[in-house]
Amino acid sequence: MSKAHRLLIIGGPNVGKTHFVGQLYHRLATGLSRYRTVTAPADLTVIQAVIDRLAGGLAGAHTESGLNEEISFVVADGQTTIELIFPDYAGEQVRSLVSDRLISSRWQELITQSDEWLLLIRPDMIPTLEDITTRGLAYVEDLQVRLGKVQQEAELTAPGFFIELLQMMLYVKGKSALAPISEPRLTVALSCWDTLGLATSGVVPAVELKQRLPFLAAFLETIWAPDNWRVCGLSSLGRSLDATNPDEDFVDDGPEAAGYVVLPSGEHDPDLTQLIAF
Ligand SMILES: Nc1nc2c(ncn2[C@@H]2O[C@H](COP(=O)(O)OP(=O)(O)OP(=O)(O)O)[C@@H](O)[C@H]2O)c(=O)[nH]1
Ligand SMILES: [Mg+2]
Repeated sequence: MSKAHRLLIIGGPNVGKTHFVGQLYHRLATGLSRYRTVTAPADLTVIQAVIDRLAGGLAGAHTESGLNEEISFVVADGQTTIELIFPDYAGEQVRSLVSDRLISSRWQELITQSDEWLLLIRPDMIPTLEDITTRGLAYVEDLQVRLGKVQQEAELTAPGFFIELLQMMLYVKGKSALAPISEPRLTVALSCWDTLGLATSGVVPAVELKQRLPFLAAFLETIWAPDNWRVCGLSSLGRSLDATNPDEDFVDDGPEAAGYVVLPSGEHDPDLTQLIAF
């Protein structure tokens, strides 16, 4: 009998959600995946818009923050059926979940009904803020420089934000941190991997997470059961595209040839659906 999963895909603004869903769907539509689409998204406008831009060698547009639609579709291979849900296409709601400490009834449903979570984190956009968890002890001269650019308000640092978000989601799902968490299973995807200037093979995403967000890595190691969470890298495009100057090489090869997932082993795999199934 085939297993059915419901995968919730979340990420803050500008982490690459739209390009990921566009490229993922394009791979499915062009038959370059072991999955077939069982139920297509109800509205293909956003997906088609980004695929069209990519086919012209251009970056897609930022999703308007008023656009709160949800994208969902169902894929299957011989053994597994997966319902993929991308809520809040503009990414802002994820920020406000944490800042307002409020979960809407729709988010509550999405969290409680999903058994897998895919969290996109974009490392090149994470500012290095002075914090005892990101830096060790400082010398007086260092401190003077650092205090000049200290945060104005008690806003959360990036690792603090992700930990708070996951704790809220686990609370809503009724999960206690006293026992290692095995459901939901969690994939952390470090997005725009190509911008990190790393070697093309052998860089282990979990090691990158530990270096860039040690506080978050330690939190995940402590509360999730080891076999039920993983860290991958994601480069939906394989390179940066411009919004006005087309990249001719990208056009010649086609968007379906671009992009890869970095598996937990460090191996690069062009099959973007590796991210949706453990
Ligand atoms: N270098 C590189 N850039 C990428 C990649 N994926 C997306 N981008 C760029 O990252 C930016 C954000 O991508 P989006 O897909 O629009 O991100 P989003 O999470 O949907 O953003 P919002 O809709 O604003 O929340 C765009 O400028 C993309 O061109 C990638 O794999 N590599
Ligand atoms: Mg978007």
